[in-house]
Parts: sequence; structure tokens; C-alpha cells
Amino acid sequence: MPRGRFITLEGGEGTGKSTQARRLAERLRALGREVVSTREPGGSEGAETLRGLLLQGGEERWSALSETLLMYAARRDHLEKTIRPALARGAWVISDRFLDSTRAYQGAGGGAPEGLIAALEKHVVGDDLPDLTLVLDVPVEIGLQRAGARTALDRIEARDGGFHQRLRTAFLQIAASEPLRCFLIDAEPPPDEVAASIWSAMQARLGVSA
Ligand code: T5A
Repeated sequence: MPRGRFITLEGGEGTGKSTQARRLAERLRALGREVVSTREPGGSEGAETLRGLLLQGGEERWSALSETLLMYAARRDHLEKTIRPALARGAWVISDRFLDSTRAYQGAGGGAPEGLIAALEKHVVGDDLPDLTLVLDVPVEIGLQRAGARTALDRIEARDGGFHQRLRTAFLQIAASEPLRCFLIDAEPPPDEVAASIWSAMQARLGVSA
């Protein structure tokens, strides 16, 4: 069985990742593919438990360094229990966030050491980098407005505008520095237009048809 494909969606708050991850999964399933839809932090039983610890509570609950270690504990469980078995049986995996979120949120946003994050990527993710990372970009104020209209903000979402601006810059830099893996998507237009841009990226990068 050939290995499946691993697709991640990244970006700041309210950029429309969950909406587009759902639509992309539906479109691939309609073509007859097995699709595993998952998310981070989370995506396996252990990682979902860690998600609760990470996103609830006050701002001071964890430092950026502790968040990095917890995110990577969750990511290892997610990879071992969900992502690697799915790819091995030929399924396509779509993850709402993955390793670029740690680079942006804990690294660029929170100041956790880049060297530590790089070492964790190497030891935990290894060769299982995404085949395609869709980096969804909208101006910070639009993203926060969308996220705030949907639910109460969690402890990470509630950080100040300067933090979210650093995230946006970091995601743009990641997209520019890894052009073979990443594809930058203008996520400001209505959902149908964003979905069309994403499908074009899927055709160009992964050769999907229809
Ligand atoms: N985190 C995660 C880290 O700090 N480090 C890490 O390593 C990882 C993996 C996860 C949090 O964890 C942090 C980042 C996050 O703060 P979450 O609850 O999973 O939190 O939330 P987010 O991933 O941030 O996702 P959001 O739900 O905030 O936003 P999405 O998924 O980008 O947006 P979505 O699709 O839910 O849409 C939000 C609203 O906008 C509307 C939708 O209908 C919805 O109401 N919308 C649009 N409106 C207009 N035009 C469009 N094109 C729209 N697309 C969606």
C-alpha cells in the first residue's frame, strides 16, 4: 500500500483553518479517498487530554517553554497513535495545525528557544513532515473578529494584538522560507473562493484531479 499524503493547515486565529479543513476532507472523500481529519493540539486520546491542560486556565499557567514541551508531548502521541498508522495504510491525513504552530506561537510569539524547537522537530517529527502545508493568511484584526464571534477566546487566543501580529509575520516567514512544502493562501475572501485557491494548490502540488 503506498503511503498516504499528509496535509496541514496553519495560520493565526480565525483564518478559517477548521472551515477549510472540513471542506477539503469532504472534497477528497467525494473522490473516494480515505481521509483522516485531525487537529492539534489533540488528535489522539492522550493529546486531547493535554489540549485541555494547554488551552484552559489563566495566561500565567504555562511559560512558552512549558507550552513547547507539552505541545511536543501531545504531538508525539498524535503521530504515533493517529498520523503514522493512517499514512501507512494509505489514508490522507488533514491536520488543523501542526509543527509550524509551535514555531510561530511558542517560538516567535512566546520566545521559546528556536534551537529547542528545531531539536524537538528532528526527534519527534523526523521524516514525517507534511507533504503540503497550507498557510492561511488574513489581517490580524479580521482573524480575531472571526474567532471572537465564534466562541469565547481561550488562554492563547486572548493574548494581545502585538502577539498576534508576531504570529502573522512568523507564518509568512515560514511560508517564504519553505516554498516546496508550504503554499500561502489569501484567506480574506469568502469561504468558496478560499476553497478554490486551496484546491488549485492541491492540484499543483499533489496532482489531485477533478
Ligand atoms: N497552538 C496550537 C499553539 O500555541 N501551539 C501549537 O503548536 C499548536 C498546535 C488551538 C490553539 O492552540 C494554539 C493555537 C490556538 O490558539 P483552536 O481552538 O484549535 O486552538 O483554534 P484555532 O486553531 O486557533 O482555530 P480557530 O477556530 O480560532 O480559527 P480557524 O479554525 O482558523 O477558523 P474557523 O474555520 O473556525 O472560522 C472562524 C469563524 O470565521 C468564519 C467561520 O464561519 C467561523 O465563524 N469564517 C469566515 N468568515 C468569513 N470569510 C471566510 N473566508 C471565513 N472562513 C471562516
